Amino acid sequence: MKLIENWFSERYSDNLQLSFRVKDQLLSVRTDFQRIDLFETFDFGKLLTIDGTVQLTEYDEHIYHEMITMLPFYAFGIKSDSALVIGGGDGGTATGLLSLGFNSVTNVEIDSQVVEVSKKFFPNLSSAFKDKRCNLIIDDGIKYAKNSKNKFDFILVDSTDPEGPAEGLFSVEFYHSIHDALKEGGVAVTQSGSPLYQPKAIKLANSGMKKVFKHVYTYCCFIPTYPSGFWSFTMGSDSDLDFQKDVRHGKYFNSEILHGALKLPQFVRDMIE
Ligand code: AG3
Repeated sequence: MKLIENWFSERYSDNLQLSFRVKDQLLSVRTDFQRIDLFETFDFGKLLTIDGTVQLTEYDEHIYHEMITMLPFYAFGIKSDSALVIGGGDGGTATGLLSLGFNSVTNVEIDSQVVEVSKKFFPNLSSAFKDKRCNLIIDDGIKYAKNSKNKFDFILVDSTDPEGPAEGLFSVEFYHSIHDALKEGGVAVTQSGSPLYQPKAIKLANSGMKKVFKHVYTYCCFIPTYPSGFWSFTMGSDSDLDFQKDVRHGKYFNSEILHGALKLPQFVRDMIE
């Protein structure tokens, strides 16, 4: 008997896709905001997708979560007092912040179902949501940032691609809101997409943040399950870089990546200058 092969593919264009052979589909839900699917893959562990785009796999989520939390933390010497995560409903970013020693993490996620799926299927990744130091708020992050009376040392925008609901998270208006929600010298970071396949994300993040912050830096890393595997983040602050010497390493991040990730290929520099 010939076994049936099942595959999940993320379509990048009419001519390009990334496919994972899957053992099983564990879940598929349509929420008020989006469609969430979960697969058990052969090579990458569990795979979570939103509207058909890969959000995380068990195999490589650590790269994204270390790079969004640890790099800005050690590049600016951010005070580990209070952080705000916008998006990030899987909890990976909040959990990373707690392990860096943050005393308080506010996580504003628009879709409660992402949180529920993550609690059930990714208990370690989402462990922050069971921690007293983490305050989970189910709300629109754009509205929350605009109206927030609290001020934070570190704001992290852990969003999906700049299409549909997440588009507003790449707007100048939103960057003004997060700037105003930072304490003096605080730092904001956003995921800014694949420089190769998503020039829109990195350009919007750079041009928008430069209108609002004195210092803006893009940095890159490898995330094999995201479009092109080559990924970027963009961070802004009114203080300048203050590289820390005493740096804890992760599985991907270390003191060399802290400096090296900020060194950009020429085509990326051309895109953001
Ligand atoms: N959020 C960024 C995912 C963007 C991926 N884009 C894509 N596959 N087209 C990651 C969520 C992890 N907390």
